Amino acid sequence: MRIGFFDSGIGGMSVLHQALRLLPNEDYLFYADTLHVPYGEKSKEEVRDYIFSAADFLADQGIKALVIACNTATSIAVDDLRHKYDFPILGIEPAVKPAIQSCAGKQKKVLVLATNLTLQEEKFHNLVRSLDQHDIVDSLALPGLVLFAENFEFRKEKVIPYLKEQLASFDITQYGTIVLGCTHFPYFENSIRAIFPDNTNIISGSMGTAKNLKRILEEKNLINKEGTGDVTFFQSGIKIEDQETLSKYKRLLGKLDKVIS
Ligand code: DGN
Repeated sequence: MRIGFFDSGIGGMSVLHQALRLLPNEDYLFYADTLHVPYGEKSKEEVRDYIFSAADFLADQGIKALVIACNTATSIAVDDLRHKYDFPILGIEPAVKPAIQSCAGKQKKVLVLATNLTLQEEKFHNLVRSLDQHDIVDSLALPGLVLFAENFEFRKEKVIPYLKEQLASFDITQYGTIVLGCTHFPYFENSIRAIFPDNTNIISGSMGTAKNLKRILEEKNLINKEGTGDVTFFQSGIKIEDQETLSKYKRLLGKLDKVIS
């Protein structure tokens, strides 16, 4: 059986990319809810409905695990999804804990970049509050990056001015670690890197989620050794057959090695 990946759009491919590195002999379904992206600016109730219909769709295809490759969807629905389905469900959360640890004793702060919805959610506040030294954590929503990604616009000359504008009121030299708390953001790692001082760390939770997926599949004896890393792509419940769209998705997934560290 295959592994389902879900995101509001193409961001989840940054997590799928890490899973393909760790689990190349699995086959995957990737569901981008492109009809409803962006989630980050919508109401929680509306987004919840979208997430459940996507999960129902993937469950109907027959999957052995589901990865919610979206921080926003994880914060809103992962606990409820786990009650509904009997296959393992993994989510992704902003990697705040390792970020704080990496700044410890260095007089540096952490900046979490995510969607508005993720930053407003109780789950995020609880996570931050549960950690020692959480007073060094700042956050900023960058909804424009989601729109850039959905338009396959990754050029630095477009992205950097947007980032500079959003960060205009921040003293960027005070941050030791930047947390990419939205799965659309790793595509822009190079642009983000270009703005912050050279020694700033940039981290995301995508490798952590891929490692958890591998561990859970091993524990449950669900590892496949005969898969080929094949990915079937869906947009809001419809299999992508259009060759142009399909090759855009595949090209982006293939290019991620150069963009994501
Ligand atoms: N990729 C998503 C996340 O990780 O939060 C959400 C993007 C969006 O829909 N705004």
